[in-house]
Amino acid sequence: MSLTKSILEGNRLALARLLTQVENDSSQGRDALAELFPHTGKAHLIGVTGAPGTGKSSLVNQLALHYRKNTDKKVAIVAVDPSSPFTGGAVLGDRVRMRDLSGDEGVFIRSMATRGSLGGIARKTASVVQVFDAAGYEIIIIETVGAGQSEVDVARLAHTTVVVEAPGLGDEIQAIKAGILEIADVLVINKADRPGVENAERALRSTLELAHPIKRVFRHHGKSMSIAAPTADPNIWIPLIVKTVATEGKGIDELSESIAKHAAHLHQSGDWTARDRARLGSEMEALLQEALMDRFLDDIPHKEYEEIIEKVIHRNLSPSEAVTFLLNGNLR
Ligand SMILES: Nc1nc2c(ncn2[C@@H]2O[C@H](COP(=O)(O)OP(=O)(O)O)[C@@H](O)[C@H]2O)c(=O)[nH]1
Ligand SMILES: [Mg+2]
Repeated sequence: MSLTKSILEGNRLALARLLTQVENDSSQGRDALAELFPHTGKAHLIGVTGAPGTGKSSLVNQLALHYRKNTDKKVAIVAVDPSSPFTGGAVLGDRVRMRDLSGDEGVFIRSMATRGSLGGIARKTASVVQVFDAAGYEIIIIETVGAGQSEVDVARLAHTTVVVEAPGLGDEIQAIKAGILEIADVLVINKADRPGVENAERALRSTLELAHPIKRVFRHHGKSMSIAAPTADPNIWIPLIVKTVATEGKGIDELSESIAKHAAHLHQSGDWTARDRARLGSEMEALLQEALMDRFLDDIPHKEYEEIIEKVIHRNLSPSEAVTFLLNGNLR
């Protein structure tokens, strides 16, 4: 039986094999992915991002358990966090938490190798997600560590982006700096058992209100008054804030409800389709760029290419002149 057929029939071994091929970007992997692609587009992709140690993996565990208990959907977990404790079904140092998941045939956990370029990792993650989608995993949770570009890439990949914060450490300030709030659909304040939750929540709320003013402030007889904005646009999603204690499973129901509300909003507003378009469009574009570059480098003698780079380094050509020259053979 073909690899893709086995995967569509739910064979886990075949699935694991293809995931490896896709990660290695083998031609077999690419062919299988093309065959599977028509079967994708059914999954809800949930990105979970945030600083290391905020409790992302613990939350992802709890969410997966929640979905398995309350729905008949299969759940895939893709961990792009290099420090992630997921190692093929077991959690290092804290195996108890995972015990419920590891024996479950409806759960598949995959840790991505995080060597290579960010773009490469993002593309491989997108492919791995497509394999899971085709294999009938209707919930796909992608965990990435919030460090620079990677969480933005997750947001682009996911339908719903969950940003995880924890009290203390001045995390809320860091998040604002990193612009991480801009990509959040749901904001989780995890470790709500720790001191400083109220402060973290207050800081997040005021930042959110700056970004999404729900109230209008005006001056009346010298006094500052505020009224609710008369026309709250139902097409605008205001990120929900949820407090959780992942280690105790607290707040997980609320978190899954918030995620479900966001999915409903995406469907109602038409953003689900818009996000799909944007995601697949940029995936295609990235592949096209790469293919064009490969084709170009195949066509031009390596020595000539190096000579042009040397000219740029010696300030005899500007980078943009070099490109014109490479494409046209002259400077026009
Ligand atoms: N007190 C407390 N500790 C937590 C909570 N959630 C996670 N932790 C602990 O925080 C540490 C980091 O958790 P982990 O899930 O690996 O975080 P990640 O790096 O964001 O994936 C672990 O020791 C967890 O047991 C929580 O809600 N409260
Ligand atoms: Mg982790």
